[in-house]
Amino acid sequence: MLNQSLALANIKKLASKDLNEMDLVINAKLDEREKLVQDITYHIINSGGKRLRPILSILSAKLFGYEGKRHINLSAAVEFIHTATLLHDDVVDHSNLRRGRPTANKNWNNKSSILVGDFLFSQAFVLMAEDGDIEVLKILSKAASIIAEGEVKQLYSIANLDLSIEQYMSIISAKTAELFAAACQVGAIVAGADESAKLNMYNFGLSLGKAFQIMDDVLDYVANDNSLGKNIGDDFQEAKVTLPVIIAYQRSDNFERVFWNKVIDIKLQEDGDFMQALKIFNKYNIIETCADIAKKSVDEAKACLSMVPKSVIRNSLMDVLDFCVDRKF
Ligand code: GRG
Repeated sequence: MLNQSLALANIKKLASKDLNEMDLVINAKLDEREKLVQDITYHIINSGGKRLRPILSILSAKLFGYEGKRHINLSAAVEFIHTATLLHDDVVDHSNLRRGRPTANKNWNNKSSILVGDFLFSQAFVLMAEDGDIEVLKILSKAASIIAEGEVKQLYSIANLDLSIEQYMSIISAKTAELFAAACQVGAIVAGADESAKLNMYNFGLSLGKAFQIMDDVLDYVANDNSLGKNIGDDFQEAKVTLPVIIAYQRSDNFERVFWNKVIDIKLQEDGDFMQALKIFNKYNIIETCADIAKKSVDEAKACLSMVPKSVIRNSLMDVLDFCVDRKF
């Protein structure tokens, strides 16, 4: 955990000045707003989020030698979109703990979370409009639409034990990886990178985002509650079929499949069922298999980075990749 925090702190070093400026932009957008908007936004935005997506925008801009300021406001837009999705997601998932604190829906209520999420989402568009680049607007608005559609896809695959790995990858690509991809691409755009470099950064972010979400889904089963800042076992309780369950179900014998049908399909969960799921994971090396799949995405992301000239910033992006798969929070 300490090593992980150090790794993140190291990554943040190169971006820290810009991240501070981004925070000023975020705070300025909250000045003189409704008290509830401020309370909920400060509650979530100052609660120790990793800031991975704005870091990616900032580093991607620097990777191509950008020395201007546009990436500051645009990374704030990216973080606003991310924060809006978190507020909405916690309502959809009935979550009550995020970043080690009660979620906004728990502290206030669902309606307030949704509406403040809408406010933050719209502030992202204000920032993009102020920036005035239609290419950036296209990419981030497309990302927002893909994220929302990914969530809808996920909603309709809940409790579907026959979900394939390909279908799962398409869901996580939409709901999570797309914003990582857009964040990277936006950095390359403001820096004036050429078309192939912009696409390469998009692909880098997409692969990174997939690896990130796979590990997120793994951590939901095996993390240490205190370091994750969320409740472990939420996905199991919600009967959300993620990669560990998909592979475990595929490998299970008939007897074990009866168990999965009971806890996921019928959603009849009793004391000890979560432990039973972990036992089955253990028997079939599920966590290792998921980590291997994440590693494939990491390798794809590394291949994208290898097309960019060596630099301190490129090394730092490599570190982001390693952090995303090794992380405990
Ligand atoms: C408002 C565009 C819009 C859509 C709403 C509910 C919803 C539709 C989307 C949810 C998407 C979502 C939250 C996907 C999960 C991504 C994920 C694992 C987020 C956690 O990211 P971290 O760990 O968070 O980077 P921190 O706390 O570090 O910022």
